[in-house]
Amino acid sequence: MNRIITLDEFIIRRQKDFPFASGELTGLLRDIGVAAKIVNREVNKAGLLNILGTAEVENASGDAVQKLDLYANEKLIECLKNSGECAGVASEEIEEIITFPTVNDKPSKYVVVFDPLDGSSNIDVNVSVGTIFGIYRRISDTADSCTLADFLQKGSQLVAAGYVLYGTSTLLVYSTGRGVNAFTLDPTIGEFCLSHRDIQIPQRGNYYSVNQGYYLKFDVDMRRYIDQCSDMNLRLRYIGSMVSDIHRILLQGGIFLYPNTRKYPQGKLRLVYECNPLSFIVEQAGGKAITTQLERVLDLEVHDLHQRATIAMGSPEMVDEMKAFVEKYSGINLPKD
Ligand code: AHM
Repeated sequence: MNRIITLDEFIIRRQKDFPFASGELTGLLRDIGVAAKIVNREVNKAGLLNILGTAEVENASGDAVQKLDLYANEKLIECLKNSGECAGVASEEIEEIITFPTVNDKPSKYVVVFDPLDGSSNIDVNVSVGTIFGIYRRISDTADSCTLADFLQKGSQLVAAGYVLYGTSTLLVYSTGRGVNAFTLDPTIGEFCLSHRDIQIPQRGNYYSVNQGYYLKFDVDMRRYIDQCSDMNLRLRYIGSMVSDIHRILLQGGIFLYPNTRKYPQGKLRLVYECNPLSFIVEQAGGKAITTQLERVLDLEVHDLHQRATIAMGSPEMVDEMKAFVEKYSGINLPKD
């Protein structure tokens, strides 16, 4: 039998590979692991606790907020605040950043961004949802409180990112920029155990993932590309939880698309909380992530915490083909004469 490697053990082992690492990032990742277990516990017994359904508030993006979103949001904030390793957080559920006081007068180098429960329309119907997170090193002086600028860094500045998928089993997937590893929660011992080592996304796959219900709301080049996916007999899979759709593609290959629509001219998904952390993971696994206007997602300027972006991410050959297709049919990047 292979020896079990727990998330904590793995994180500590990795820290030893960096001779000057101070242990803060290690601590932060462990705290996120603890928060994930707490959220997982509630997600699993949600129907028993009468906390399903919509709370009477709207989030910063104007969507109705599910009660479980609020719970997950609170738990993540609580765990990170008490850890002493985090200078502040930005959450998809909150308008402004939250700055934390120092713990034991020890300044923290990192800030964390997260979407506490992504795919909220799936909560009430027992379909997989997820938590997405990203960690940035502060650019502000660590002697003072963190500032908005710390959170508005490009995705390419992420120090670490990951997600937790509350699905048939609960998985935590993360990267610190040296590959992607996944840990499955063993509920009998309450530990995340290494289950997928050094994930490599397939060069191409059989799946495309897009809300085909919006087909007529997409630009013509995107409609044509989707027609081509269908012509090539690719299988359409769309869960409506980005974490779940991306997780399938990470393991089995394919392409995930959320283009601009008439309702969301900039795209629907949030750059800071969803697109950047998941693009970081996909790139670390050998995949690609671009907007449907063909810019690399991780290079996008971030002006606003709740900024939206379009996205096409997944297997590298498929993203390249989509790019070539759009260039050909839309005229983007063609020589100007
Ligand atoms: P949420 O933050 O309200 O959960 O919305 C994000 C979700 C993504 O997980 C998913 O990919 C997308 O919204 C689904 O949107 P749509 O229902 O428009 O296809």
